[in-house]
Amino acid sequence: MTAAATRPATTRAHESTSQPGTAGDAAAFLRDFRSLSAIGETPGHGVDRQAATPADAQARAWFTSLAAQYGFRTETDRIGNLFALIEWNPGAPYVLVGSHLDSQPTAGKYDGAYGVAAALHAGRRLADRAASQSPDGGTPPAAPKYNLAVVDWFNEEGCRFAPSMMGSSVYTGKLPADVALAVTDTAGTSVRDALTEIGHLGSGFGPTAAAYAEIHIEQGRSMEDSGTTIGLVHACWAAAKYTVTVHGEQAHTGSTVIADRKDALLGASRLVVLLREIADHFSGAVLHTSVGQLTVYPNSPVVVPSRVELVMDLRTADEDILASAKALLRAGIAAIEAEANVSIDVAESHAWGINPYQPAGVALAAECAAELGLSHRQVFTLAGHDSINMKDVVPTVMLFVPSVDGISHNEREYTNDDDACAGVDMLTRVVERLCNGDLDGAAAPEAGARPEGTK
Ligand code: HGY
Ligand code: MN
Ligand code: MN
Repeated sequence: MTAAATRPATTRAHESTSQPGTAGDAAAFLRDFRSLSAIGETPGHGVDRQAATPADAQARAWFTSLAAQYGFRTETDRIGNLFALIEWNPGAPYVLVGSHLDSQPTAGKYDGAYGVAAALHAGRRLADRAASQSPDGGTPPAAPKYNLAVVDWFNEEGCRFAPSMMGSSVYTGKLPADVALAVTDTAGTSVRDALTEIGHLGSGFGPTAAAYAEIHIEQGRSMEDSGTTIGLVHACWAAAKYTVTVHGEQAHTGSTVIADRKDALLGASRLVVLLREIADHFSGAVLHTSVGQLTVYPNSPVVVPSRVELVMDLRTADEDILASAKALLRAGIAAIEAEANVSIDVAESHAWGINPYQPAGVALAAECAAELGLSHRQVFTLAGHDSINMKDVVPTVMLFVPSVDGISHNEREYTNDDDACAGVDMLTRVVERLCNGDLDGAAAPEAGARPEGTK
């Protein structure tokens, strides 16, 4: 297990700001996180809070109520991003800090939710400190340069509505709001209708960001294996996601001669195997590939399927490997079309590159971890996060805490309480420095720049 922060029981909230939170702060965080984890809880003690479902609405109500309790006002933008704001400096932009409350089906409790709960608590601590330094409980004598907004990004997971990271993609201008609002789930319900139904379709563009911070579980093993409490994310792996349709022809499973069949499910099955073979082609686990979703038509017991839709996902930290994998995929698809007597349409649905986070943000986070006495090291993120969008528009710090056994997108996902609380201390300090403008002018990573440790 990893080292936990030493937590003195008597630190006052407004004392030296590089101190860890008090025992009371940690207990309050764990209490609130447990109440969040009960929302949409599954029989296997995970959660199911897919975007804009009643369980997501309940989690959003939890957010709004806690934010009000902690002195923040809330607002929702045109794509359902939910912000809790505190304004110390009227008219100044905001440091945004948050993650996402939506989940995969039968998911773990920590993915996204940990980061939102941690952000609310970091915000509460900073608001308390500011109030305790203010004679009238209002603006502190030396107000932070920037205001603070805790954010629950809408639909990070992308499981009900594709693509993932939808809320932050709209916020950062990478995806037009109208396109996102028109996306439908498998039942034909649009994002617009689903958000309206739960009462969370807002308006406007949300607060203007000066900087962004996010904390998340690692969803891998590297930190646990190295005994590290805080991961400083310096770059992301590339991801390439494709929606694929395999076209065959509907037929009787009993009576149709094998040679006459155009079995779409046979073609789809070969594609699933091809993806794995492509990953295995490269030694050293440098490429991750998967098919995560299959939709079979008409999906009836005595019918050879006419059509299968599936979603493919390729990830790597090496552009050359990605290019080779794409070439192998193209050749493999052509072979499957011939062998399985089907035709296959492939469309890239979502992708991001191997991009660095601002090195100045990584350095700032390393200083904060050192001040707090927390072990830390630079790590990649293999998963997507809203910070991948935010880092392209404002200076961004992305932090990880360890995931036990690296388990994620699984009800058994777990981070121990000491690590979770150390992460809140760390996030609080980072956000405090961002609010003071300590990352002002940090250069956005150059498009196509190769982060350290990648090719
Ligand atoms: O990694 C993903 O694709 C998801 O957005 N977290
Ligand atoms: Mn997540
Ligand atoms: Mn996830």
